[in-house]
Amino acid sequence: MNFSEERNKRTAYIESILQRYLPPAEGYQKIIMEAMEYSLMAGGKRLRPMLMWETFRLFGGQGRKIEPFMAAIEMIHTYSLVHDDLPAMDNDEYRRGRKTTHIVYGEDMGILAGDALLNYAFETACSAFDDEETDPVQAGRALQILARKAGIYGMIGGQVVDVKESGHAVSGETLDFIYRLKTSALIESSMMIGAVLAGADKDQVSAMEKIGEKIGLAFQIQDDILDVTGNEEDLGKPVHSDEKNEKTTYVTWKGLEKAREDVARMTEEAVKELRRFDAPDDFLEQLLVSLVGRKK
Ligand code: GRG
Repeated sequence: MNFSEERNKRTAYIESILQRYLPPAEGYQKIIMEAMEYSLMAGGKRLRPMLMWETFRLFGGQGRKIEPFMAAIEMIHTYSLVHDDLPAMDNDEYRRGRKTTHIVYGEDMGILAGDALLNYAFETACSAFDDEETDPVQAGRALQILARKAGIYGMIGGQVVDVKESGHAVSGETLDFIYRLKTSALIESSMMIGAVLAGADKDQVSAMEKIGEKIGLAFQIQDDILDVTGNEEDLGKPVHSDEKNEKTTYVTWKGLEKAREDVARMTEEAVKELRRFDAPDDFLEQLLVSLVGRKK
């Protein structure tokens, strides 16, 4: 398999889904649809819907019933980036290689575009109930996972502690809490929802949650590493933003070398867990491994 060719194909497939689920830009509120499209279609790795799709395939899922959830997870992820870039949070002007949403549309529309993407994500996921192919119990379970992992016991909870603990040193335990919620939770939910909609059982869904947690931690530590060692051109966003925001990160806590070792170790552990399942091909494994040395 040519991994990068396969990855490009999947990225194009995901972008076609996003485009299809975006609301048409019309009506008096047209500007909000434009701001939603601006942020959602700005590129990005599309990692979360890709993980969802691959986990769906891992458990023998077929057909298109997963698509509204793939769109929904990327909308939620994008809203979190739009809000994270706002002046009240990280106050960043560039993301995914272009001006941030609030710079282009103003702070008011930046806030509303984030809100709109979050709400529209749930409207989109709920459209699964209109699809005759989808088991409504599975769709309900998937929605429950999405809501929980994006909320105060997931991504928002992690962001709250991250914001409150900026500007001073934090313990390793607090950092671990932030990373598990802020970053791992959405990745866990991607894999869990893929499994649920493919008809996986409880133990299988919980195995995906554990793999997602490890991948999320490795992904966040790599993000910390890139903030120190990466460049703006590759990343499409400013570097040294953790230093600017006086954040304790895994790199400031453990040092660069240990951080690199731990990204590789956590990824290896996740891949080992994954090998217990009979994958249709090795794309998912290669995807996880590719995240270790990623430059963006
Ligand atoms: C504002 C509620 C709220 C939450 C914000 C996700 C987040 C919490 C903030 C974004 C900044 C950040 C460093 C988040 C950690 C997760 C992470 C590394 C996000 C970047 O994800 P990528 O690299 O982005 O997948 P692309 O652009 O490729 O989609």
